[in-house]
Amino acid sequence: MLNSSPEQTAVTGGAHKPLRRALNQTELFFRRIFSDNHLVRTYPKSRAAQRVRENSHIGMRDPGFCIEDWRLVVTAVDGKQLQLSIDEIRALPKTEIVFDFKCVEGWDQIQHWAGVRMVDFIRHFGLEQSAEKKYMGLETPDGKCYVGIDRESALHPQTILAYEMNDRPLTDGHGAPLRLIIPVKYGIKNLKRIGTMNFSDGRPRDYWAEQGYDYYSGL
Ligand SMILES: Nc1nc2c(c(=O)[nH]1)N[C@H]1C(S)=C(S)[C@@H](COP(=O)(O)O)O[C@H]1N2
Ligand SMILES: [Mo]
Repeated sequence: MLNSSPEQTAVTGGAHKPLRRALNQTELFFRRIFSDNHLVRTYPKSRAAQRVRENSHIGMRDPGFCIEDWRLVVTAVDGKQLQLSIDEIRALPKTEIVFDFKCVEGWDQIQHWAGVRMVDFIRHFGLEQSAEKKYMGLETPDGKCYVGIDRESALHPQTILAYEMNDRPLTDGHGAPLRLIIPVKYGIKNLKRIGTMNFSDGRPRDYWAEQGYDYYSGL
C-alpha cells in the first residue's frame, strides 16, 4: 500500500527510497492507522459512562442560536449547497459506537454515541466528489469554533455525525443538535454543534491548531 498510493508519490516527488525519511511523525502515524481495517476498540454498552463529562463550549454561546432553525449547511465542491434539517439526518441509517473518548487534557471516558456514519452521509447526499478533497472543514454556526479533518479520518468507518448520546438526543452542552464523533482523534477534533461543512485540498482553519495543538491530533 505504501508504494501504490498516488498521494505518496505526491509527497515524495516520486522516489520510493527517500519516502520514509520525507514523512514526518504525524504522517507516519496517520498512514499506519488509516488502513481501512484498523478500528478503534469498542466496548459493550454496559461499560458506557452515565454521567458523561462535558468539556469546553467554544462556539456554543451565541445567544441568538435557535435549535429549531438550525440547519447543517453543506457546500459541495461544485458550489451546490445543501441545508439539512436534523430530521433529514436522523432519517439515515443509525450507527452506534461505545469507545474510549480521549481529551488532550489527560482524561478519558468510555462513552456511547449514535448518529449517521460520515461515509453513509456522504453517499446518501451524493457528496463523493467533494469527499475526494483532502480535507473536510467543519464550523459551529457562529463560526467561533472550527476544525479541519483529513479525508481518511473523516471517512473512517467509525466516524459519525452524532445526534444521540446514551440513547437520548444530544444535550446543548454536548453539541446539540449535531456533533462530530471521530474516535481516531482526540476530543478537540470532535466538533460540537456543527453548523457548516465544506471540502478543500488545502487545510481548513482549525481552532485548536491555532492554540498550538497538533493539526491532526490522531490517536
Ligand atoms: N464547538 C465546540 N466543540 C468542541 C469543543 C468546544 O469547545 N467547542 N471542545 C472540544 C474538546 S476539547 C473536547 S474534549 C470535546 C468534549 O466534548 P464533551 O463536552 O461532549 O465531553 O469537545 C470538543 N469539541
Ligand atoms: Mo478536549
